[in-house]
Amino acid sequence: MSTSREPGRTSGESAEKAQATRTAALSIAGLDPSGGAGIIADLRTFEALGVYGMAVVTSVTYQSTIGVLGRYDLAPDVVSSQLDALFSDTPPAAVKTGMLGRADTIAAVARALEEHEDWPVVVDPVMQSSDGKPLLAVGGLEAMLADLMPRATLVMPNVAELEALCGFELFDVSDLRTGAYWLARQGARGVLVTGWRLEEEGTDYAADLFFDGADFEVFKTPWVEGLRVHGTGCVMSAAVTAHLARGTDLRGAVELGARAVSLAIEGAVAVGKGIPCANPGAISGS
Ligand code: PXL
Repeated sequence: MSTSREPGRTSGESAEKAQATRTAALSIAGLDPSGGAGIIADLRTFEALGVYGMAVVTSVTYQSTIGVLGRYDLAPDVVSSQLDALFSDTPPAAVKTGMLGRADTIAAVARALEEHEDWPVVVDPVMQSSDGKPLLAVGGLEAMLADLMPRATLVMPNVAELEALCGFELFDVSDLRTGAYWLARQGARGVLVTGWRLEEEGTDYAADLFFDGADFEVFKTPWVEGLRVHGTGCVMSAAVTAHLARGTDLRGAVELGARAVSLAIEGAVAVGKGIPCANPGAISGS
């Protein structure tokens, strides 16, 4: 006689649960085996925000919390094959791109997304690791601008990435606005310049500048001196993606994403001998 606890069988209630569909989000990014950044951090962030996570890997990095030792970028057709298989079966409600590694991979990803115009796409234009190692090959910048920007619902560079994309130096908030405006002109619907230091009436803030194509808005949290946390860009862009997948509008998703990354930084974990990692576990339920 079988019981509902037998392996492979479920009670009526859990059978129903097993069949419930869940909103899914997809990360197209690199593997950081330490889990602090890349697809592992993205999947943990999706899960913390109640979204089913899927991942297509673009590059395998060799790294610990101490630093990046190297990387092996997958061939673009390996990336395309993963996307084709997934898109034929399990369409995501939102997509993020992280480390793409190569110009031809960027082109392949843009091509695959072209057929799905209605999916929100968040682009984290990853170029370097936290310890300054290159994560994007020569030609990658140009491919990001030409191929990916026209498909981006939101692109979220930090200041160094924005400078690299624009090709000019940015010294103050007015420059950041000019840079964000320039990037939107390349086709991105929204731009979020992340994590710059803003001084206002004697207080320092970590600020994010949001441009929705018409208006600018600044989100701020207190600046913590000397704070270095691995994976913040990944967790923030994954949190924005999860909120878009759940149906939040772009501005709302950006605001919630900024809040989520603050929680992940506050709850950062020292898992190794190097810098602490942002902790998506600290976001749960936010
Ligand atoms: O934080 C940028 C980043 C993104 N993606 C992967 C990484 C890193 C930094 O090391 O390894 C896979």
